[in-house]
Amino acid sequence: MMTDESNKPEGCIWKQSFAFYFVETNLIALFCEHESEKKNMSKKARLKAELLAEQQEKKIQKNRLRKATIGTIVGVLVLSFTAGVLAQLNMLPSTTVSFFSPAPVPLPSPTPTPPALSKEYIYAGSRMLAVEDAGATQQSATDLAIFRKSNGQWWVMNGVSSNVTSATWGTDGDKVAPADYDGDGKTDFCIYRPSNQTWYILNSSDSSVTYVNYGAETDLPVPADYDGDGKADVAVFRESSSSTWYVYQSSNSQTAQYSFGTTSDKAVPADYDGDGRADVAIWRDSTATFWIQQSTNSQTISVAFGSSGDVPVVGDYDGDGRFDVATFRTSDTTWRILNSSTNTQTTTQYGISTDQLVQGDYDADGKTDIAVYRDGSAPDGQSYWYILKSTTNTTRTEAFGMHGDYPVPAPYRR
Ligand SMILES: [Ca+2]
Ligand SMILES: [Ca+2]
Ligand SMILES: [Ca+2]
Ligand SMILES: [Ca+2]
Repeated sequence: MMTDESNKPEGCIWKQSFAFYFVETNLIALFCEHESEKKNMSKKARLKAELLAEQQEKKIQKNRLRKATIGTIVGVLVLSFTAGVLAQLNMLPSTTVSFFSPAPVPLPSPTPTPPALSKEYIYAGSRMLAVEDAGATQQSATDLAIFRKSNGQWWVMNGVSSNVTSATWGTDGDKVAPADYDGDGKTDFCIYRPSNQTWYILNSSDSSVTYVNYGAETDLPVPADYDGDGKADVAVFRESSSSTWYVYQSSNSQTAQYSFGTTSDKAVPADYDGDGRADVAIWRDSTATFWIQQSTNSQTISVAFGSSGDVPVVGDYDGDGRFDVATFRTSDTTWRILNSSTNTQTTTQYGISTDQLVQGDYDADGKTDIAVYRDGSAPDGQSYWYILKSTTNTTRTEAFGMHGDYPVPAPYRR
């Protein structure tokens, strides 16, 4: 008998080739191949081997696809779960921004007339060099505005045009903290949610939302531009026997900390020294004194003014770029203002004892106007604004807001 070995052709070299195919744990195939048989090997056999390899490649691809699909499903489930948890925790405020619908807030009456823009013509001899529009650089007007906590709606009546817009931002339990955080000159809707110590800022420049986790549950939000970069800084006032201010500076994302004030002091931050930076300041009722830490030189000054029981109503009433200390006395409904430009006192009787005090520059002449908000009677009474315009010394009256609304005047410029 001839063996296979003896039967091999002359000069033929036996060579065994082993091909192993694995699919993770499974050995799929093993075959040997004889060189001499290559010629004889039918096309059919080669095709079979190629087919086997092709099938294997398909199995590998299928396996990869299966893994990728499982990964995607898991990812989607994780995201869905996270969003669900956040929704359950009520951590996301409504981001719906809507425009004026006349139903909830009555139309203004009377309609105020926008102020005319004044122009200045600049000549060199007989040649006109430029026309400067005083309105272009005019102080932006304070707008009338209310926050309706029952549904988280903000209503804004443009200070000079009577145009009304609204936005839904926040909910009951939130503390309102409007300020110009993105530095575009327009006040941004913002709420501070004590339950999760988060600030929700709706940036006016691009309608994007900024979330800032900053503060403690009982802190009072005191946003202002403390570092003078043109953007309001997220900041809180933590009242205690040694009260502390925490300012999250927009210029460098660092916290500036000030120990200033004590229990029962009222925070009244504003730019009193006129350097463009808000100064840490308080009104101490027990001694009827304003305490101000001036940002220009970090010196603390005190100004004894008014009487115990007065309500601080600081503003730049004389329009010199520096805030003036001022108080409202409930007993005689008198506004007392210490004008920073002359260091003299102005006294004006305006409003009634139950009014809320909403001073602001409504007529956009750079001077704060004395103004009061008179809450409507329950359950759905109409509220009124009374504004003593510094330009004409006359009262502008607006029916705007309902009982229970919270006045939040500021230059929203909507
Ligand atoms: Ca803004
Ligand atoms: Ca700032
Ligand atoms: Ca200052
Ligand atoms: Ca002033």
